[in-house]
Amino acid sequence: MITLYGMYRSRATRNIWALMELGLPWTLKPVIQAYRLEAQGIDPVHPEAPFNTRSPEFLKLSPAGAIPVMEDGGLVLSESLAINLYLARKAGGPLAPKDPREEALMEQWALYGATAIEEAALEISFAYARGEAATETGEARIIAACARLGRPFKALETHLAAHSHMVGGRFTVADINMAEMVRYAQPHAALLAAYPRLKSWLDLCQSRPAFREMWETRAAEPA
Ligand SMILES: N[C@@H](CCC(=O)N[C@@H](CS)C(=O)NCC(=O)O)C(=O)O
Repeated sequence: MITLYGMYRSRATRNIWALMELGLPWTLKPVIQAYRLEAQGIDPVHPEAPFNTRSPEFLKLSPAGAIPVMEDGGLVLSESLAINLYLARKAGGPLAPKDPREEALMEQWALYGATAIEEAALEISFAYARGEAATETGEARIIAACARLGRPFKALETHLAAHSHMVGGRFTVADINMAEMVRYAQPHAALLAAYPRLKSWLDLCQSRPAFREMWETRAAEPA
């Protein structure tokens, strides 16, 4: 049985989505981000604090103190994108790479998303989530993030002009990984409107029953 440590309101969403798509048996062990406890005035290292990213037991699993972490038969893996690539290889089937070439392309897109997209897209997500999007500072952050996303979003738009999906002409774990990073920019609708193929592909990914189920459960989790 696979154990996933994390919260729905974290990058664990991409692993939950993948686990649902792949039909692997799994269980969620809730681990909350320490900063969320601090925001509620709770000391994360207090012995009675909820299990969190600074709990000594969690740090034994993940010295980086970050969720998600996955455990499977003694294998402890962090990094959400690596976890998804592992899960797909473990399950096999259409979401998994069918040969080393697809495997390489899936790794390429995961690394591109992590290095060129995720951080800037998260700036947008945070600005909206914190209600700062309409403030002067928030607007400046969003404008800067959109500028950083211009080149990678154009690259994705160009890729999607010639390909229906990220890899292999079918929905795979590479789509889950990329869609979950691009999603962070979604609250700023004007940005995605400038990349119609990227928007259509994202809509298609998010129309999948597994995404919808994950998303509904996430919405029910306290912010
Ligand atoms: N690159 C890592 C990033 C992990 C990460 O930063 N996770 C956040 C939540 S999404 C976290 O655990 N933060 C913990 C904290 O700040 O206390 C991944 O993709 O798994």
